[in-house]
Amino acid sequence: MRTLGLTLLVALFCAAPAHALDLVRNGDFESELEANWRIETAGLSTFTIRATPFEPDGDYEVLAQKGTGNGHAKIYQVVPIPTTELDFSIRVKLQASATATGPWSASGVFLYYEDFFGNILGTTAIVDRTLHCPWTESAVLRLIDVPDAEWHEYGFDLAAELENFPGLDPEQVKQVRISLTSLVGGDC
Ligand SMILES: [Ca+2]
Repeated sequence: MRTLGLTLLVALFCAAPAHALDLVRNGDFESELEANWRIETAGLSTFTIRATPFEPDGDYEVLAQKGTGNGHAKIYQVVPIPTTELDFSIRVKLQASATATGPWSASGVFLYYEDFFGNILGTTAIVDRTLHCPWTESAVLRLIDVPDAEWHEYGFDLAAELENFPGLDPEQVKQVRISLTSLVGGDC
């Protein structure tokens, strides 16, 4: 049995419409990962690696990978936002696989919309997930499934995205926690 979550990304968070403003620090991973990103792992076979060859260009990417066995590999950053009038875009390659009936895995980019105190008001997740992944959409969770395990660019207008959460007051959203996560569940 082999279960694998593989994630690579370049993140960019730009203010609109005037000047492009990178709110994500070290969002292109051109500096050492530890400078601006927090790394969290649980379980065996976890990797968080910054390197250039994951995508064949001259730039850096990051790999967050979780192999066989329950647990996760995650990098994340809390981004204070001055306004919800922002364009979010990300270039990412997400892969998840599980070969048996019980275990599951998922790889995703999670955007947690938080108030000033860090309480989560809503979550958007761009994901690749296997059949038995237990996540379901709700009033506070929106799932965007990727079409395949290739590099793609995803983006949306944050203010418009927040309208998908019926109970969420956009005025309360003061920060976005961006997390790149690969995880394995179900005791594989
Ligand atoms: Ca590269």
